[in-house]
Amino acid sequence: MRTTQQEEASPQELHGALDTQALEKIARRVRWLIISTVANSKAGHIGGPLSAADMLVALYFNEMSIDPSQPHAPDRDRFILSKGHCSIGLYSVLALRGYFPVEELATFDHGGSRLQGHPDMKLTPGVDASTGSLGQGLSAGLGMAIGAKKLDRDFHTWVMLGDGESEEGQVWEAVISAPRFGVDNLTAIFDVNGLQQYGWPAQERDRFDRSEPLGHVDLEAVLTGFGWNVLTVDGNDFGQILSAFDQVRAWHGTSGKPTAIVSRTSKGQGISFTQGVFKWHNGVATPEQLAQARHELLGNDPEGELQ
Ligand SMILES: Cc1ncc(C[n+]2csc(CCOP(=O)(O)OP(=O)(O)O)c2C)c(N)n1
Ligand SMILES: [Mg+2]
Repeated sequence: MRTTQQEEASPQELHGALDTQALEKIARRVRWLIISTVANSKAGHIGGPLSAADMLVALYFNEMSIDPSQPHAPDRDRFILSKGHCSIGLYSVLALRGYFPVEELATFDHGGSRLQGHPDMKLTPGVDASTGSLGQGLSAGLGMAIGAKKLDRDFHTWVMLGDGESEEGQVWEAVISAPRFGVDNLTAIFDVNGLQQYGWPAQERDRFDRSEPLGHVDLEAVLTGFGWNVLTVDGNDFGQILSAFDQVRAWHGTSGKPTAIVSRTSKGQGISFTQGVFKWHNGVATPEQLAQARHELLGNDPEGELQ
C-alpha cells in the first residue's frame, strides 16, 4: 500500500508527511497483518508486535531517513529490533513501506523464506541487525552510533527493547557505557508493555495473572542517573510519539548524550481479546477470532484486503 501523501514525498523526505490520522490507519493495517500472518503461518508472536506497532509505524512512515529502494544506503538511519521475537511487527511495517511485497508475508517463518521468525540482516531488506537472543541489540546499536561519529556520518540509530528483555545484564552494560561516547545519535526505545513471556505470578499459586517485569523499577530515574536524556510517552498515542521524535531530533548532534524513550504501552494493544492478556505473547487465532480482529481493526474497509 502506498498512500497519496507518500507518493508526493520523496523517500528521504517523509518526515512530517503524514498526520496522526493517516498513521493510525496504517497501524490498524499493521495490526491486521500481524494477527492474520501469524494465523496463516501457524506460528509467531502477537502481544509484543501489537504493543510496538504504533512506534514502528511512526518511525518508518514519519521519522527515519530511509529509502526502501536502497536498503544498504550508507547514510540511512538504522533501526534494531532488539526484541527480535516481535519480527512480524517489523516485517509488516517494512512490507507496507515498500521494502518487499506485502504478499511475501504469507511465507513468514517458512523454511527458505526471507522472513524468518527472528530477523536476519543477511536475508531481509530493511533489517539492520540480526536479533532474537534478547539483550544484545543496544550493544550493536551503540557500536553503530560510535561508528557514525568516527566516520563523520549524520545518521541516527534507533533500538527497540522489551521490558522483559531489560532484565538481561548486557542491556545495562550498554546503558552504562553509551554516555561515555557522547552518542547523541542513538535512541533506545523501551517498550514497557507490562508483560513478558510468563513473568512472575502476581500472587503465590496464581498461574494466570502476571506482574510487570519492570514494575518495581523507576526506569526514568535509573536511565537519567546513568547519564541519558529521558522521555516518557504513551507509546500507543501518535501525538505523544511524534512530539518525542521532535525532541530527539533537536538533541541529535547537540546534547552530547544518548536518549531513552520510555514507551508505556499495553501488550496486545488494539485487539480486544489480546490486549493485556499474557497468553497472547504468542498464539494462533481461530477463524472466529480472526474475523473479530478484522472487524475491530478494519471494519468494512476494502483496502484492508492485503493478503
Ligand atoms: C536470551 C533469551 N532468553 C529467553 C528468550 C525467550 N523469550 C522470547 S520472548 C521472551 C519474553 C520477552 O518479554 P519482553 O521483552 O517484555 O517482550 P514483549 O513483551 O514485547 O513480547 C522470552 C523470555 C530469548 N528469546 N532470548
Ligand atoms: Mg514486555
